[in-house]
Amino acid sequence: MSQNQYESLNPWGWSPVWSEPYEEAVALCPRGVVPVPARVIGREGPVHLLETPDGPRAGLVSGRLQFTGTEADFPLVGDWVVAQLIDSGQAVIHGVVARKTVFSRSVSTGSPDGSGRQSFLAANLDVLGIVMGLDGNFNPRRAQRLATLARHGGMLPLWILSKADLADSGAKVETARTAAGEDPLVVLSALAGTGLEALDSWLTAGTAIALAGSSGVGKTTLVNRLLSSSLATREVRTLDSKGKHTTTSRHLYQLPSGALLMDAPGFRTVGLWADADDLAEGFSDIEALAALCRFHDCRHQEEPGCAVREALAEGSLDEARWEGWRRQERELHHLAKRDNKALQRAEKDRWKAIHQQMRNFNKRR
Ligand SMILES: Nc1nc2c(ncn2[C@@H]2O[C@H](COP(=O)(O)OP(=O)(O)OP(=O)(O)O)[C@@H](O)[C@H]2O)c(=O)[nH]1
Ligand SMILES: [Mg+2]
Ligand SMILES: [Zn+2]
Repeated sequence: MSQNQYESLNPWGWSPVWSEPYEEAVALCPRGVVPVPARVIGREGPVHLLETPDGPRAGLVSGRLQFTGTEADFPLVGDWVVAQLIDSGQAVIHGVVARKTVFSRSVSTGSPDGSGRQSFLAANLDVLGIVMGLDGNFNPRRAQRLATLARHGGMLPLWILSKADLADSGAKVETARTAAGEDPLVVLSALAGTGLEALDSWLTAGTAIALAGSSGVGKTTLVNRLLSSSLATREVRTLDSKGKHTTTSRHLYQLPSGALLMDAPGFRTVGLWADADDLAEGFSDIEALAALCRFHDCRHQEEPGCAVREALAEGSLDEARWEGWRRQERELHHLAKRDNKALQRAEKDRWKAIHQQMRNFNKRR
């Protein structure tokens, strides 16, 4: 097969690095299928909007994938898939190519123990643009949580402070900078068109970036600016700066620079789906301090020789940043404990089933 036969997909991010994982996914598909790679750039109900070597197509998941796959196997916006072009002008999706990154969060299962399940949002994005309004929406702790999700999924977190045209945003910008630690941060107004050039170095050809953040923070307004287009946006309630979920689906757009930008509906709760390492990476300042504590298992509460408490007392560690770390740490600790319990339960059930089978087997003999 020629290396360049899928050249028409280059503007959608196809490159030689995808050849091998694509061929691996093809190998798992049923025989008789004539496969092509395609990228999922949007989704409307069961219909996936695909970019294929033959141009855009509407894609449906094959019956086999539908019935044998788990949630993690279903195509997400951003995924490369193995598609079969059919005569009706549509396409059938037979499999998903192994992802480089995945954007997911935890959503409640509604069970009383408060457990969550991993809910998948998008795949193969390089950068997660965490959009936060410099109005009543301003909430750095929420942005820190999104940054943890980004790191867990292998994306770079980029803080985007929007609505910089509003009065009195200066103090909020400083608060956000402290909260962001070493994460990059840009300040802009999509409405006034100021500060947008700070995004240029992130919007290079081949880079895929998603915009995440609550409803009404101005994600679509920013997409429109960058695309010079007019997707639907809507006023937020002035009292609490809440939006009304104007955008209802995820969609990947091509920017003039060659970058791919994903607009998405805002979501209210940022359920953590991550582990301790993701947190440590985002709070390397606190990790470095903790390493200096006298006790290696210091909880940074009343212990003598606690470097974290010392730094807080002398003001070299910001109180709010510390609080952000502490809350996430506690939550991840619970998450890990609960997962362990769930694992133990599953293991017990598995052995119970095996023993039952053995008993039945012995009875039959
Ligand atoms: N003052 C000001 N208002 C803005 C700015 N950007 C967006 N807005 C306004 O904020 C409101 C919501 O903007 P949207 O772009 O629809 O927000 P969104 O994040 O896409 O919201 P959802 O699609 O609901 O998730 C609109 O009334 C915009 O005009 C800005 O830079 N400054
Ligand atoms: Mg929107
Ligand atoms: Zn300590």
